[in-house]
Amino acid sequence: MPKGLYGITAENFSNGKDNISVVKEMLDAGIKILQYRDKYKTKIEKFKQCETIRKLTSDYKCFFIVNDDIDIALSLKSDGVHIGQEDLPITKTREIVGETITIGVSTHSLKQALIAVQNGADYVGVGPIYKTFTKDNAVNPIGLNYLAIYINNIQIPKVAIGGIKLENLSEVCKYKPENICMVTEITSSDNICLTIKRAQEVINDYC
Ligand code: TZP
Ligand code: MG
Repeated sequence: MPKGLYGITAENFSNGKDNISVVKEMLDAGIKILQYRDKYKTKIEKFKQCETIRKLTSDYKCFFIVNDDIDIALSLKSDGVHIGQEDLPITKTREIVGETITIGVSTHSLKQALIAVQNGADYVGVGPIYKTFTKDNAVNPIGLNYLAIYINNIQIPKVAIGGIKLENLSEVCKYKPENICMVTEITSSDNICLTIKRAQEVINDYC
């Protein structure tokens, strides 16, 4: 997976736009990692959107990750699949998707992250760093000090996520996680292209 800015779809926070049009704007702006995440659609609705996004991300040479749906990831040959603490175990996920698909795992503590590493995850999500209203039932923020603990103890790539905005991006960058994810700061922006370009400038300054 490339380093840098990591985008995620969030149709409910996209100013009335659908995931596809937001994805097109994100790709035009130069995003290189994109996760499809939708907790409200049916399987077939998600599959159809992912089918379109798979084609688009291939054209734009963007790393494409599917959240939750291992079957959609496999059938569309996505680059990655992202699972949480309440999804199938990582080892079972690996048996299903094989070695070539990247497995990312959401974690909220060092213990969870160490277990994810032990079980063969390719990267871990770290968060929420700050308070977020994007995820239903999000756990309390872990904070920047805890991000530092991850940085010192986890050797695989770490994706910092949760409440990250342009205004606090540089303080997250100081810890040099391999990837930084901003969800609604991008999807609900009036100017997605400008938001992504500004974020990439800040991230590039620290890498
Ligand atoms: N996982 C941990 S926090 C989060 C997810 C999917 C949502 C982050 O969204 P935002 O809008 O960047 O706070
Ligand atoms: Mg999940």
